[in-house]
Amino acid sequence: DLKEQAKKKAAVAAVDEHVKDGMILGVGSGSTIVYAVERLVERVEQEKLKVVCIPTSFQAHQLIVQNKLLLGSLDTTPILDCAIDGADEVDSDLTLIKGGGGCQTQEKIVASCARKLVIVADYTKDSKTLGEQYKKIPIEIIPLSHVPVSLKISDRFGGKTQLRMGKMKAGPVVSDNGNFIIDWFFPEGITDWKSVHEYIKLIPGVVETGLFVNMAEMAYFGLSDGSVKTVT
Ligand code: DER
Repeated sequence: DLKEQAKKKAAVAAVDEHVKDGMILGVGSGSTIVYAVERLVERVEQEKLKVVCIPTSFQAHQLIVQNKLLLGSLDTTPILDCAIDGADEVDSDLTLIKGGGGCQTQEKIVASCARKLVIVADYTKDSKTLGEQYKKIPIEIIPLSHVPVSLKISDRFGGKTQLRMGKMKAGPVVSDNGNFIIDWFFPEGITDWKSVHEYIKLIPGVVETGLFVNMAEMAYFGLSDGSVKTVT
């Protein structure tokens, strides 16, 4: 369908432009990144590339291992040439909402170790301002703190919070790091995402927010007409 084709086009364009022989590559999480890994496997095989892949989740780890790509870690390669990842929404400043898949904590760590973060997404993620298409910001928190953290966020900024509950598992979703995730349905009119992120990040119990501010170098959007738009 259109959206899947758009995701694939963005992913292929990003891999073709940014993956080079000998590089250390951060591999993101979600569904769009699967197309990027498929294209990476093609290129590694066709061009005999040596690319060490650093995972950002159990899902990414499985993708790397199942596709017989070279698996690395931040222990051995703490500086990456590039990280390719998805996003839930991207604004005109390349501020991202991530964490739709609950993986934002390791994604942000890996992205922070990469010389450049390249985002791959379909047209439903391409917004002028955050909130146009994606209505919540995932926040990973230490389980015992989920009620007080939720109260502090809604007291300070408004909106409403929801503890993310499992679908195929009874009780709350547990992240790859053993934590809970709060989804904050934020109010309209917020513009200074940097200070919102910094405030929330400092609330005791917060592990990481899904706000990626001033981190992405560029974004590839697959459009509904089959073309790819890049934003830097
Ligand atoms: O959870 C995440 O951060 C994912 O990268 C998400 O933001 C994008 O997932 P998608 O490619 O399946 O839309």
